[in-house]
Amino acid sequence: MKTNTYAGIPKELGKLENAKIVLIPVPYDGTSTWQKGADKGPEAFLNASENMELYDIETETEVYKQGVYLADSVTENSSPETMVTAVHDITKKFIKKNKFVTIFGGEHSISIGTIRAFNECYNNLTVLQLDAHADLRKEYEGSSYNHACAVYEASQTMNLIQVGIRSMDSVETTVMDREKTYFAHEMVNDDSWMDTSIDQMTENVFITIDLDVFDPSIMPSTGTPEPGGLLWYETLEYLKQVFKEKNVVGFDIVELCPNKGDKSSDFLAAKLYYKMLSYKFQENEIEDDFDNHYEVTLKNNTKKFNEDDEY
Ligand SMILES: [Mn+2]
Repeated sequence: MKTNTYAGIPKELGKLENAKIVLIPVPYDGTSTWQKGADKGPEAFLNASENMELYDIETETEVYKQGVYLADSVTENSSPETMVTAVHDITKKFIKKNKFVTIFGGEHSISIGTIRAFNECYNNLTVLQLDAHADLRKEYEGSSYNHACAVYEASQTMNLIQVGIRSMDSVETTVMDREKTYFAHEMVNDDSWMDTSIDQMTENVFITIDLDVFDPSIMPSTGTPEPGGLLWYETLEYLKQVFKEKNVVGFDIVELCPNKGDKSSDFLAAKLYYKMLSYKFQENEIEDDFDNHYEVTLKNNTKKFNEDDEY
């Protein structure tokens, strides 16, 4: 199925051995409750990426020169649980190859696998979730691998920070850490949430972005659009700050549910992904020789695995 490189970059820069960045598409839509279509998300995202300028004006960089390997899509979907295991295994495999690993969904249940993999590889992990929904149910419709349960495990075993939340069930209030939850209706009146939430993060941060965190006026193509979401520049300002102050170890972007009449959402997703890479690698100089080794800024031995370990 895979014929092209990510964003049409030169083949050399798309080879695993030349790439610091790995992109794993997960076209999974097994548990979504209302609008189906998140399985078409990666394809729409990749199409939009191919039509995007690769020079980032703000950072004055061309981050694709760090090399981006487009991995085979994870297509395991015989059950939510086996899908999560497959996502976990492949994510962990690439982390252990010292790549900066990114994942594009698919619905939010895929993040159960990505978050678990990063948590097994990095000490004291913070999970920063940008989402309209709390996703804190322990179980939903008979499964703990439902999109409504995406960050329950993170809430129990990691430092979870939730931003942009504006829809949840009362049962989730019993799981939620109110101090680390930033509701959209509060954020709109007080921008101190940016600094306060960053102060609550540990050094190592994994970011999971559910695209429904954005306002439907700029991101209509998502499974469950909710009014009152984040806008483009405030989101970028926040993410830029997180990348600057913390060691972002990887990220996933989920819930793009493409709509024939709306191409702008696909482009928003493509640009968001590229912006995040640009912020991550902003300080890295590109060397003449390909340097495939992505080095995390290690502070206090934050990686749990040996560099030479084979997974
Ligand atoms: Mn979600």
